[in-house]
Amino acid sequence: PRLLQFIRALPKAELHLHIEGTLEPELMFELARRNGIELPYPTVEALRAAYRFDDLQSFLDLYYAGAGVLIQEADFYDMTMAYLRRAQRDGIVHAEIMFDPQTHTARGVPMETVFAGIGRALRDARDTLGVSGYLLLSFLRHLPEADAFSTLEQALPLRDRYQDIWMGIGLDSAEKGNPPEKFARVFARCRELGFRLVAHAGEEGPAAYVRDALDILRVERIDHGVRSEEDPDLMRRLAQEKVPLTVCPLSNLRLCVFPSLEDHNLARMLRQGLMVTVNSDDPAYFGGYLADNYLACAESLGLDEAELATLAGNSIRASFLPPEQKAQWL
Ligand code: ES4
Ligand code: ZN
Repeated sequence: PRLLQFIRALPKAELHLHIEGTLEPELMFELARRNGIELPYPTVEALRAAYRFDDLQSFLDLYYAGAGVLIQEADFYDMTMAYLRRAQRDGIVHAEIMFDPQTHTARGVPMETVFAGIGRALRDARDTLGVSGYLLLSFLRHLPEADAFSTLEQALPLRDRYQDIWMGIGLDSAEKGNPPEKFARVFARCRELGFRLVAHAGEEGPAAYVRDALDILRVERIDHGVRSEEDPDLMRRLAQEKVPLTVCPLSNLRLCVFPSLEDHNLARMLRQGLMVTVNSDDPAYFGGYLADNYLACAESLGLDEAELATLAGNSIRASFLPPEQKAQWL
């Protein structure tokens, strides 16, 4: 497949990836056995067969249950290292990885364990694979803002130890009914602390959530943002201000945000001059890693090689890498 080779050869950054969403069924079963946990599916095949989703919530239910096999530092390390090896194969030179500490601390897993496992994998990958990585700590928006504040408080003592990788803060989970303003105070605090800020918006929620993520949370990038198209004024602003959108085509397809990939608005937004990037979101659940997402879009939306190169370049430009490291890949 010539086009797949072309895509893999483009230096790319992955900017929208949930590390818990990279846990493949095979590794999930291995970790379950290692930790003496019984999974509600008899086999890898039966588990994979359950990956048919109607919407975001039906996915999140399985995703949080799957994360329950992550107990020890080595579990977080193995999951992260498996993703980074896979990322290298796809030509990813830099990954900005979200994680959901609340999913783990709520089960009694210490914050230190989560940071230590993911952090050690990021450092090993930098040294042995030549893939750089940053961490974005994401708050779960279905929980109260007070829980986000206490999560931040638990993580801050680790900031010095992970200064080279913990760059920012994100906001994920169930969007509808959990608007950006619910997290205005904790995001203001994170901004004072010097973190880079991102938030999911306009995936299932309305265009107004994209605007409010920019104006109230003051995020630098929007995760998804595909429903921005419903508001022409917002679209003009996104183009004007070059706000990066981290779009996840195969995720949108699997979660029924679009009925088919041919109906996806990625190419339309790109051709309108928006700062669009392609990402994999939760690749173990959505049937494709980063190069698969690029390839599926090329085939379904008729993206040519120049457009694929623009998308790859956008991913580097929209990353939180320092300018001199971006220049190395542009
Ligand atoms: C997510 Cl696709 C998506 N949307 C919102 N929150 C998430 N967490 C993991 N994947
Ligand atoms: Zn996401």
